[in-house]
Amino acid sequence: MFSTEDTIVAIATPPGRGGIGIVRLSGPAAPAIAASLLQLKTPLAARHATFARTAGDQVVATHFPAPHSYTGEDIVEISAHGSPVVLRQIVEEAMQEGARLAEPGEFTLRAFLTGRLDLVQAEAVGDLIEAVTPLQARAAFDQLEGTLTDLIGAADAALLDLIAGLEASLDFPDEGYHFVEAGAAAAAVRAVEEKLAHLVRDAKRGRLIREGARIAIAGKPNVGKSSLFNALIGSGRAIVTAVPGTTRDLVTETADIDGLRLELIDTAGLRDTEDEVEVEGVARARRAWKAADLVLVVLDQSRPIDSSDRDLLRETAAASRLVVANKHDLPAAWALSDIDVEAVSVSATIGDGMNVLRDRILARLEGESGARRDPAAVTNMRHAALLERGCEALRRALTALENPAGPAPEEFVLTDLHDARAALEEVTGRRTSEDVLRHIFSRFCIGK
Ligand SMILES: Nc1nc2c(ncn2[C@@H]2O[C@H](COP(=O)(O)OP(=O)(O)OP(=O)(O)O)[C@@H](O)[C@H]2O)c(=O)[nH]1
Ligand SMILES: [Mg+2]
Repeated sequence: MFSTEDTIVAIATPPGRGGIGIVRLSGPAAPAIAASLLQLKTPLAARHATFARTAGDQVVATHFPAPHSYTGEDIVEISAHGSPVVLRQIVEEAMQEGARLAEPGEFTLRAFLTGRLDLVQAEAVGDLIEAVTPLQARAAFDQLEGTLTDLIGAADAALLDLIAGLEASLDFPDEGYHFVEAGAAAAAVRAVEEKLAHLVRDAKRGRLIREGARIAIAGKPNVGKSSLFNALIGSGRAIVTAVPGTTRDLVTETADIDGLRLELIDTAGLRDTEDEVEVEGVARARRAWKAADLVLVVLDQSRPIDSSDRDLLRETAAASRLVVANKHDLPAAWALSDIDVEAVSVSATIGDGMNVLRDRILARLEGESGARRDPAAVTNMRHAALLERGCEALRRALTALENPAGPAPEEFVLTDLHDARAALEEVTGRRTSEDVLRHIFSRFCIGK
């Protein structure tokens, strides 16, 4: 998988039928293989769409010569009619001519190996393809464009400068900190640490953008959980009836609120019951709340709060939760001020208060950092963990530099600075292991 000497082939368009399907060849033999299976008399002109025939179809072929192609290698793309049979045939013929079937993500891996993309950008390609909301796509696109790469590059350059100064100072052992004064070095380290720490903090919001959030709906029977669920997803997915105990299993659906991808989970109403099915439903409900990023605790505002509502409020007190007082369209039996928790009044059936609820949900998920239109620079947990490791190394360097009894010798500080740089280089992939690469690219689809 890590060799770039052979030529790989795969169908680049999604499985199934379509107007057009594309087979992609990449590697040194791509032009020759294409010429032979397209029975061309003259070689394909660079970046020109050429009409041609394969054994089974009329196609258009385009040659993107190395190094100005997606992979950095010679690429030939063959657009055929989008029939799985025809496309498979082209792939098989290419294999008979010496191409090898590409592994998942292998085209993008090659782009990384040839230096066309760094690892952050290669991962962004995968995220862009997987994106289901515009905000996810924006965040991935920014990373593909190199916003995070540039931030890390700037931090790395600052560290490298400092390292050069400290290493030069080592040649003047008597004086110590000859080329960089310890205070100035500490200031430089602190500046980089603050930038990286900001990225790490922002990564929580980034994870939300990339992975979405899980929201479970909790409450006793008949308070309108399923009605609220349907209102949030905008469809009649969950069954709603006047009979308490309607929902007995988890019902899951995704919704997109302002670009954030939410997985909503409707649950069985909480009550003591002999019914075996309902007992299991309630157990599942509890597990769903525990695993959720946010729990919507639904109360019926048209009926007095009873002991089971209070039990539920107690039970969910430790969770990240938002209390929703439903059935606001009916005469209220209690006021929000009667309960001492943050709550929103809504009517799931009429739609009253739903916009306020959506805003509160977003605010709770994003914390106070707000600015939800602004995609986070770091959305990937691998990156966040490495940046955190970099920060820790820099904080060790700071401690050494600001030692009250005088700065520690340069060697100590240098070790920490080198550790910090190593973490940054793992983010961009300048330093990485085959295992990590294998793991990252195995998530990709074939043909990308
Ligand atoms: N007036 C009014 N009725 C509502 C509202 N929301 C739900 N209802 C009614 O309340 C009843 C129960 O609604 P569901 O959404 O099934 O309640 P649930 O909490 O999912 O109930 P279980 O699945 O049995 O736990 C139905 O008759 C709904 O029409 C609301 O905002 N206003
Ligand atoms: Mg229900």
